[in-house]
Amino acid sequence: SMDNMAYSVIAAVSKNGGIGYKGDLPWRIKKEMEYFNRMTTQVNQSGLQNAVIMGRCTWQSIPDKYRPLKGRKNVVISKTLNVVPEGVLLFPNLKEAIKSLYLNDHIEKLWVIGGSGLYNEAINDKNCKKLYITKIDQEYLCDTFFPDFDLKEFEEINETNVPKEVQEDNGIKYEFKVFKRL
Ligand code: FOL
Repeated sequence: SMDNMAYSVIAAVSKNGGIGYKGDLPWRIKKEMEYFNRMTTQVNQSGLQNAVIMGRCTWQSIPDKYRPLKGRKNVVISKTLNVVPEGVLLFPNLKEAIKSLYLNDHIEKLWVIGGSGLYNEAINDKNCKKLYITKIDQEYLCDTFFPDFDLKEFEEINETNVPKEVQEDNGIKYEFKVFKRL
């Protein structure tokens, strides 16, 4: 059914709501990045892969050595970009991407991984069922921000595989949160 077009958002957000600065992440938190890698890669059914869906700026922000993100179907949303490496999918908008992945590809989970434009579209779309938000307990100089979302539309939940404890890396404290759409 079209309910299989459900997808999730994953983001790391600073205390001042930031997600990026000058085309890069505002921070370097290795263990947090490993959490992103693990969450977006892990599957239940063997043989399937997850898809990571991102805007052009997010695609261009990933270091060459990690791009395309391994073990995941990489999907870029752009109306201007013409070329992507072999195996990477390019779509003009999020709806077309999700519909095509659902109809044409054997994908387990769909993850929207940024940036702010795609996050904004996702949080206002009922097919976006969950938000995996890492709250970083520090302020950073940022020029891109996670959009405000209506907390009345979501409830915080606990999930196996998502540590509840406060994390700390190089003196930077952060917490993994999961929100489910009501
Ligand atoms: N969500 C969370 N929780 N943290 C993030 O850092 C994050 N970043 C993005 C989207 N959602 C996020 C977008 N930016 C890479 C780089 C930038 C990026 C996303 C991913 C990247 O290079 N990832 C590799 C790193 C592997 C590693 O260091 O372990 C990957 O394979 O996932």
